[in-house]
Amino acid sequence: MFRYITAGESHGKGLTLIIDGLPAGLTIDLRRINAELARRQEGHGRGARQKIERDQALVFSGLRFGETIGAPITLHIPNRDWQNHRRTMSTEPLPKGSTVADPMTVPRPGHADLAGWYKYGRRDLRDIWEQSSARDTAAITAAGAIARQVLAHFGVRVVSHTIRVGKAGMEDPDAVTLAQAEAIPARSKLRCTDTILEKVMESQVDRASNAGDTLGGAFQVLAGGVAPGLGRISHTGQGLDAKLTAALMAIPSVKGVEIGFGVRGILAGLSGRRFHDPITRDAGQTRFARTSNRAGGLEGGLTNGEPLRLTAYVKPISTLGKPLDSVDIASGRKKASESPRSDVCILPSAGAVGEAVVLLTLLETYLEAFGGSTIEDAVAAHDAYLARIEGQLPPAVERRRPAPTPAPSTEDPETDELPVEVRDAGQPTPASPPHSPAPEPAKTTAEDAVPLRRKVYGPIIIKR
Ligand code: EPS
Repeated sequence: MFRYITAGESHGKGLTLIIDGLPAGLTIDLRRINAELARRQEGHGRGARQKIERDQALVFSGLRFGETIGAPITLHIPNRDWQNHRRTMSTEPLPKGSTVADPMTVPRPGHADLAGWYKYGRRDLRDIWEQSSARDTAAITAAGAIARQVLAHFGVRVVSHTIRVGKAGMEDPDAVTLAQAEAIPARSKLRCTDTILEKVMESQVDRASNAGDTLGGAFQVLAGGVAPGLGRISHTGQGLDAKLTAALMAIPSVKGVEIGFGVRGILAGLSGRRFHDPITRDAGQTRFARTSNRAGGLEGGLTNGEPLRLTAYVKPISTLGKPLDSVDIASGRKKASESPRSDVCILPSAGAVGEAVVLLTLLETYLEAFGGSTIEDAVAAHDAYLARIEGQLPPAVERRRPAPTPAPSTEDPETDELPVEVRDAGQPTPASPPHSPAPEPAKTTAEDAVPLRRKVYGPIIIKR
């Protein structure tokens, strides 16, 4: 069974990750894990802590000569800032008669401080803060970097891009393709494909910072090369849609997750005929395809062969330079909440963590579907599965010129109100008139499509 656990307080000695259930024979490149850790630390709006930390993973178990052996992998990421918190974060008992110096007693609205005080009854709110901190996402990112290296054997690619910071949002984020998101340069400050909009986002962050305030936003995670039919039918509660949204919701600050165009489609009042994606054959006649991807690659809890598109909405950070009103839990008196140093905006770091949790959820799904104690066994099972799907496709029919789209019927109650059009990915987005309906997502492009019968370890023989 694939599983992982992370541990470590924000200003403690460091973070620990244990990841179990990986097949043997995988080469794990530590440099690639460290590169992803570095990327998670970057972004316009990160706080002073990131100037202290230089996240690097140390391997304590599970690899021999850089390869998995089937045993759990343990990674440790030291916290450099622990040196500045040796006394406040000591794991040793306090000397007899002494008490905690400078306890935190004023909860921050929006943080876990007050709710955690109810739960654990700790007098020093630092006990809550230290464990509810987003510092833990460094360990998650390391786990995701391992998952990425495993999923590469199955041809899966996962990438994120920022679509909103504060009031600066992309008009048609679903038109951004996997390849465009992958092409975002490493030096990008907010990981937005629209560089002009990114400048506006940056200035919004600066303005919030100067005002002692914080900003939220949204990012998308895209996954390409995902095999069709993976996951579980969703009524078991184990559907891949439920697992992916839960994984993204577990990232600190994420307040909502949307699959494909699901939420925006409903808010735009799309009827079933416009909401769902017609099925067709792809140009190569080797698989079925869709003329649009509003479902975001998931139907009924299963992957449908189209790229996954998930949008996560991130709240503004709850630690404010100019804090909100609160009440001191020690005295009961009204007091401004604690205001330690913090970040102003965590996009695009949140996107890097979003990639990690999507990778981990997909890896769990792949290992459940294809199992295998060795990576070769898992890849062979995967390729046999794709071959079976290809074999069950009905014979190719003579391709006909597609019939012209019928003119909207005057009996269709929606057409007058909702003149939405489907555009090709990469086609420039026309400026919307004020109060225009939300644009629809772009069609799947060939570069995002899943190649069936991709062979990683040479040909396989299928017995029929
Ligand atoms: C965090 C507060 C800040 C962030 C931290 C999460 O840390 P500090 O209080 O030490 O300034 O920088 O995130 C990280 C340390 C990290 O590596 O992402 C919080 O309160 O959640």
